[in-house]
Amino acid sequence: DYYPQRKLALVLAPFSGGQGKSGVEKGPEYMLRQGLAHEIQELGWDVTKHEPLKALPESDEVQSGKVKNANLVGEATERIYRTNLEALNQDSFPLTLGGDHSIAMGTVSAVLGKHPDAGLLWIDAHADINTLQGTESGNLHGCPVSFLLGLNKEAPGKLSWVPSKLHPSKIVYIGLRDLDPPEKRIIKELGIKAFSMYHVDRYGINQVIEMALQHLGNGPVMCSYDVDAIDPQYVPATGTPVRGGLTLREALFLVERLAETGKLVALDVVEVNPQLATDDVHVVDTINAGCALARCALGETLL
Ligand code: NNH
Ligand code: MN
Ligand code: MN
Ligand code: MN
Repeated sequence: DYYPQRKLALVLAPFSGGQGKSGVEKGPEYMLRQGLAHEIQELGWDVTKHEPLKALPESDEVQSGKVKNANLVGEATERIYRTNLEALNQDSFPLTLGGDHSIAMGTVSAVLGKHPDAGLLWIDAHADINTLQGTESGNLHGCPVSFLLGLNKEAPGKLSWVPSKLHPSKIVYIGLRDLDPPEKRIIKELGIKAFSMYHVDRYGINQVIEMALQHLGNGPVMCSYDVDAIDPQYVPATGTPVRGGLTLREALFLVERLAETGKLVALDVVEVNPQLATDDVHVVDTINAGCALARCALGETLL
């Protein structure tokens, strides 16, 4: 058990600069309004709130190829890194609420700063491993893994802070179903362990998570959870929904199982965009799913 004192740092990351759709910065506020902090306290955690992105300056953007908002993403992710590393150093579990997935450059770097042997479970419909050269969209939320792995020779502007501390053998994907061609090539070349929805169908979610954990070995595990891994019928309010995803039970089972191992050291819940819903039920379903992921990862059980 990495957190015998049950201290939790609730890190709010209302950030949308890693992609083009506004509304994803409202994710944390909606999840808090749903009562998430209180729910976590009821699970026995001592919760402190952190807001590293308060008063983010207007940034002068460097234009480097196709990539958008490099300075803004650099500034935001470095702040998140510092906050999360400090939390980890004080024996607190960082739960980071996004915001778009670019913030994982900060959260994952913090975990690897504290626990160099940590494994990373990336649950997502997408691989987010595009390089500066390979990205089609120029959106940095599609690129964080390439930065963490050090696949970009020189990072533009304020993105240069990101350390490349992640080894390709220490990341496992679950839920993939929408990869760009260069991403498929990188995953093959680096031999990265990846369970797509094909593997979820073939083996079932229970075997998939066991194989993923076995691959990562015995050390601590961080989970970066993009809610678009879950099928849009359960989680419609997200920026890039892809049909054919995890059921809500499969999605929650993954984090229930992680909690049970006692090896989970940090969690991100990202890409909740309450503005991208055609009706209120969609918002409620999405926010409920996001909150449930956090609670299940923190020890909530059905019995
Ligand atoms: N691969 C695409 C890109 O690079 C989409 C990424 N969108 C995500 N990633 N939501 O999780 O822009
Ligand atoms: Mn209550
Ligand atoms: Mn993602
Ligand atoms: Mn995604």
